[in-house]
Amino acid sequence: MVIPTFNEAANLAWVVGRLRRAEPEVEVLVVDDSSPDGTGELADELAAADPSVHVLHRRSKDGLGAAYLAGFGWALERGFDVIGEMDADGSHQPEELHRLLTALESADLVIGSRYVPGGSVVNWPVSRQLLSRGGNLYVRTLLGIRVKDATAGFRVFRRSTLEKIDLGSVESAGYVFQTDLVTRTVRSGLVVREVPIEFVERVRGASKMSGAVAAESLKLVTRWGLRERCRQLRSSLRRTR
Ligand SMILES: Nc1nc2c(ncn2[C@@H]2O[C@H](COP(=O)(O)OP(=O)(O)O)[C@@H](O)[C@H]2O)c(=O)[nH]1
Ligand SMILES: [Mg+2]
Repeated sequence: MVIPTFNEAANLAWVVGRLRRAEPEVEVLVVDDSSPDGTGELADELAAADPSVHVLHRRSKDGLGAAYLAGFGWALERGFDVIGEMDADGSHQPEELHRLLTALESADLVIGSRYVPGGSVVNWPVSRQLLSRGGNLYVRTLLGIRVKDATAGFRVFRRSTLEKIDLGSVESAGYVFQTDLVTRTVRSGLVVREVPIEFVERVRGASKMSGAVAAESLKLVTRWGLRERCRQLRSSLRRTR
């Protein structure tokens, strides 16, 4: 499981400990972007005490997408067959990971989903719920993918999926990376399954969601949607000629 961190000193040991207890077979990679609050040093301490915990230190905070690309590269190089993602703040519960892993037996990507029956969100303000619901509606409408929670960050991929979706051409720097990857997976003809999860808003530390992150999402989803519509239009024009 790849866990990206920026200023998660209050959460990291708690989440990694829960993950190690819930899934002792799973290796953990913390990808820290030189957090000023000492998260990187804390991660090093966890790694020194447990050979199943690893750390990737990045020089600067270039966004969630960039951190995940670095983490996936690390895991692919080392031959892992299943590579996953989860937040460091406790929103994604390690105790639910086994359900994602089981579903991966008949899928290429499994998403822990807030918006399928049985899924839920605990303690999000209405503004954040609207942003997430609205974002997902926009994604479904513009990109035409049927996934209910395309922006979710609790996921497991088969290695073969990450090899097929051309990670080298991914440009999304921020949270829109999540939408980018699920869209690539669907368009590659691979099977995406959603399993319900309970998403719990963080109780410690601050969210890194920002106006710039939301703006990048809006810009790129709009661009991909228009590009896809143009492609469909061109191919239907060719057919009618
Ligand atoms: N390495 C890295 N991690 C990040 C960055 N932005 C967010 N994160 C991590 O991504 C996860 C989700 O971020 P969070 O702030 O909880 O976003 P929210 O749940 O959407 O409010 C957390 O573990 C963050 O520490 C970043 O730029 N770099
Ligand atoms: Mg969070």
